[in-house]
Amino acid sequence: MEITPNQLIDFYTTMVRIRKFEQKAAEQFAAGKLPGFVHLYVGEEAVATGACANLNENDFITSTHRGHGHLIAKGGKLELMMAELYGKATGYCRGKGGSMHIADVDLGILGANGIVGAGQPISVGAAFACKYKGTNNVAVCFHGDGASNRGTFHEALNMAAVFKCPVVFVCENNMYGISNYQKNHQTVNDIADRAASYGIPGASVDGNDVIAVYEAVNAAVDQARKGGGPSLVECKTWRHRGHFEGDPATYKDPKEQAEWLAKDPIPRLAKKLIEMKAATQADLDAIDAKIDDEIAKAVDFAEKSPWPDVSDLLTDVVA
Ligand SMILES: Cc1ncc(C[n+]2csc(CCOP(=O)(O)OP(=O)(O)O)c2C)c(N)n1
Ligand SMILES: [Mg+2]
Repeated sequence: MEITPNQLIDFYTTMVRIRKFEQKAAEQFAAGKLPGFVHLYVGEEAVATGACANLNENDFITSTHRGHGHLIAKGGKLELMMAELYGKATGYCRGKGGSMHIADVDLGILGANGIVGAGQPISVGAAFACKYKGTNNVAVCFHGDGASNRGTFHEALNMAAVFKCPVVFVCENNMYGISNYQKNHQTVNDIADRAASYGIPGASVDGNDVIAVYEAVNAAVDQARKGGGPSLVECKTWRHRGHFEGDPATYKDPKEQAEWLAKDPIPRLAKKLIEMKAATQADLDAIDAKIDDEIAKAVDFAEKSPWPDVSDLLTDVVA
């Protein structure tokens, strides 16, 4: 499979869009402008970008508490996302959901989710519907290493395998579930090995290499579209920041953190683009500037938007 230079530039652009959105969210959170919790995706951009590059608007994703990258890679609107983080009436959930509840059903984004592992069965339901309706669409389920210990993981993979549902489980192994190092919360080294229990393919890839992620998910999506059923793709990666904003992450080994920072997926792809003469540094700088402008517009939209009205307190709320 040949990846074109233009595709690589798209990958770069998406990763920078996610990175800059997250950096702005960190800044605004520290400034006291975001009332809710935020879990940032800095360092993990290659996973969402490489995976979603295989999807179209009619395909589905389920996301997590660390969802901004998934939403952006699937086409989520920066203005509506930022306004939601601000708690404004113009946000995706009219300011009532915050970071962990953003969804855009028209784009196949079935929601971020504050419940670890909750997206796993939802993705199987979406994939089952695709199969039942005879579309050739697929679902991608993003979930963490920690989430691969949940009962929902076992149930979802088993059911998807039995019914040959077109779903790809993309496990973002960022080596931690909150402060709990992966080696302390599970006995497998490669989470992809767990696929064998369900009789489905499992692959483990460098999650900081957007091309490796794209290729592994491409094979899995291709199999799913052809009726071959689900797969598990484990992407080994690293979150640069704390579990949530405000977590000083003192549990991380500074040496290991430095090693992973050196494997940052964005400079890695930039270097490759320049080496293969697909872009000059000036081209990349222009992309960065364009994204800065997009983020500034999203912040401006959020800041200028109204708060939800008190009369809306109980609308769109299920109790
Ligand atoms: C069912 C459930 N149990 C526990 C929690 C608390 N919790 C929030 S995030 C998290 C860790 C998740 O780790 P992982 O799946 O690896 O995702 P990461 O945060 O590393 O992206 C936990 C235990 C929760 N939100 N939901
Ligand atoms: Mg994790």
